[in-house]
Parts: sequence; C-alpha cells; structure tokens
Amino acid sequence: MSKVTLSYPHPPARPDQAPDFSRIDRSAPGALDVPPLDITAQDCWPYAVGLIRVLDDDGQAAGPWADYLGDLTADRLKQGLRDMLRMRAVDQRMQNAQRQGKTSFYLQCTGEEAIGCGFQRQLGEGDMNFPTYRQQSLLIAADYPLESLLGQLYSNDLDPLQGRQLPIMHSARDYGFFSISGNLGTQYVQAVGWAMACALRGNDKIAAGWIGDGATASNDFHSALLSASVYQPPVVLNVVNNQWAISTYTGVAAGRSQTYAARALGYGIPAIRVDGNDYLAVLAVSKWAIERARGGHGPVIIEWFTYRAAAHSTSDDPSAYRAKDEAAAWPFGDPVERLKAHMILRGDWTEDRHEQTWAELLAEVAEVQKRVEAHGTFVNPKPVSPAAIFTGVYADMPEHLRRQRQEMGY
Ligand SMILES: Cc1ncc(C[n+]2csc(CCOP(=O)(O)OP(=O)(O)O)c2C)c(N)n1
Ligand SMILES: [Mg+2]
Repeated sequence: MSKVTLSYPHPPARPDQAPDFSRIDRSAPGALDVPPLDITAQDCWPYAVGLIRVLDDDGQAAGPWADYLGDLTADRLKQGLRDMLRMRAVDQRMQNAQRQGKTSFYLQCTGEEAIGCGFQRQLGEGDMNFPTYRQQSLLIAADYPLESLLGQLYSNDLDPLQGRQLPIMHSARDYGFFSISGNLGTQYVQAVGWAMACALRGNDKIAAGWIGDGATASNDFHSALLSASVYQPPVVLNVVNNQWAISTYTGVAAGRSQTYAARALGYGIPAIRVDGNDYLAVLAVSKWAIERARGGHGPVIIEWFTYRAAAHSTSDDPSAYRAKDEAAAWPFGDPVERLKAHMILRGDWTEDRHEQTWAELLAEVAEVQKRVEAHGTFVNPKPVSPAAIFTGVYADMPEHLRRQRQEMGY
C-alpha cells in the first residue's frame, strides 16, 4: 500500500451540520503591540499569524493599538457608524432592486463594512484604491454621490460609465477608486505599478490593492508581491479573507499556509493580520500601514479577517454549501453591532438614536433610489444614446470614427 495520498481541504461544516469555528484562535485585544514602522518581514511573524484586535466582547477598547489611535472624538465614531449603516442600507435596497428585476446583478458586502469604511477614512487626497467588486464601502466612506453609485447599478444616464460595465463595476478616479475589473487579481499588479509611478514622481501618494482570499490563488497575486518586494513602492496590499470564494472554502486557497498574511513573509514583505469586524482595529492598522507606506518603508500586506455574511452575489445560494447559521456564529460578531456597543458604553450613543439613524439612512437611500430609477431601470429602460459608443476612449476622436458616427446619423 502506497504511503502517498492527496489531501483535499474540507470546510468545517456543511449545510446539514452545526457551524464550527473551533479552529479559530481568539487571542485577547492587546495581545500584540504596535510594531515600529520600519519593522522587517523577519520580525513580523507574530503579527502575520496573530490577530490585531482593539474592541473586546463587551465593546471596551483596550491595548496598545487603542493607545496608538489616540482619543477618538464622538463625531469620528458617529461618522464610522453612519458610513457602515449607509453601506448596509444601500446593499439592502439594491439587493431588493435586483430581485424586483430592476437591475441584472448585485453583490453585497454584509459583515465586511468596517474594512472599506475604516480604511478609506485614513487615506489622503490623491491616494488610489485598486478594489474588487466587494469594496463598495470605500466609495461610501469617500462620500461618493449616491446618484452616481446607483446610476451605475441601473446603467442609465446617471451612470458615469454610461452602461459600459457590468453593474457593481464602479470607476471613480476623483474618489480614489480605480476601475474594477471582472478578472480577479488584475488590480493587485496595477496597484503595485501605480505605487511605483507615485515613487518615481515623488508625489507622496500611495496605492492600495485589494484582493479576496480566493483570488490570492491567482498568478497576479504572486507577481504583485514579487514586484512590490523588488521595487519597494508605497503600496498597502489588502487581503480580505471572508472565509469563502463563492462556494469554495477558504482552505482551498490557503493550503497549509497558516494565514494569508504569512504568505508575504516569503517575499520579504512585512504583514499583519487584523480583526476586520472591529472598526477601531481597522482604523488603527490602516493608519499604521498608510503612514508606513508614505514614510518610505515600502510595501505591507494586511489580512483582514472577516466573514462574508451574505450570499456571494444575487446569483448565489449559500444554503447549498455552508451551515445555515454560520454568519451568526462568527466568533468576531457583526461590525455595526460592535461599534454601536462601544459607543453606547462611552455614553455617545443609545439604542433609540441607533434605530432613528438607521431609519433616516434607509429613507435617504430610498429617496435617491426613486430619483435615480426615474432615469431608467431594467423594467423601465431608457437606453443611453448609441452615440455614446464613440465617447470616452479618445481625447481627440480619430477621423475614421468621426466618419462612422456621421454615417450612423449622430
Ligand atoms: C480570473 C478569474 N477567475 C475566476 C473568476 C470567477 N470568480 C468570480 S468571484 C470568484 C470568487 C472570488 O473569491 P474571493 O477572492 O475570496 O473574493 P470574495 O468574493 O469572497 O470577496 C470567482 C472564482 C473571475 N472572475 N476571474
Ligand atoms: Mg472570499
């Protein structure tokens, strides 16, 4: 009998089983200190396999990362909570809009709101994100107009891309949000390239790449890490580990690597792993990583440890492949509930104000939605002019295209 067998990773629980997160280590907030900005990859091992946390289970902020953040004003926390709630309101209403047939496709980021909302609030003007389709929270926290966000989803004349892209594939250069590509992984190499250009220009801007746990299996992930390791550009490389890649359990992309952050160490890139459902931990580590990149210390990888609470997209049904109550059993809770508990503990917030704010934000989104839908939806289409195919590519339209446009009668 051969001793050689192949190993196949299996999720800890399938639909007919109880959720099981016993494999996850929950070290206490404060277990890890704040490393110096010029820390080397060799010294990063504890940070790459540990987990930075600030909020404990009762909503208390504790430890060196809380001190590093300094005193956060009540307004700052309210802004964070409103960002996350606004994100959730948009997700809920757009999910429903897809179910009503008004748009072809939607994809929620439920449970992951803290990551983009917190990170964006630490970026500076002119910094550039290279996001995936699940970082719409970056746009919310960049105060991107809801009219443009929703217009893109309905592909009507309020869509800045004029219907040229799949709904959810936003592009907003002025808000630090590079065009999303449907091909997973491509944005990681682009982020490194952009950061190299920032260094060459000496403009003190940085780039931030974003990738999901599943997409770290792509060649682009490794090419990006190698280029970042060689040229040391100012880039923050984010891995959002939400435990699933559609129906594929995260263990398939991880293999025997202890964490995704640990992958970076082989490339000589410092890495840090963070509780992505802890808004304060997100603010603290984002601040550290962004300061580090801008300070000329080279690339850094952040693994955001989180859970995809909703379906992959409107085309997916997770009840077919994962335990029913898995989201509720996630050991790091829900980011909105955790920040809310912290603010109530500080005396800055109440349950009533929370309910009232949620109702206000839902009403705000519903009002914008109504206005945007008047410009056309899938059930009430108002197609953009065919002449739009001639715009948006050339600054000066070549002669042959000018002729073709005239032949079309525009
Ligand atoms: C190059 C490439 N391969 C496959 C796909 C199909 N695909 C779309 S989303 C997805 C799962 C990605 O999972 P992950 O990277 O964990 O991101 P998440 O959806 O969890 O945010 C796959 C395989 C694709 N879009 N591009
Ligand atoms: Mg994933």
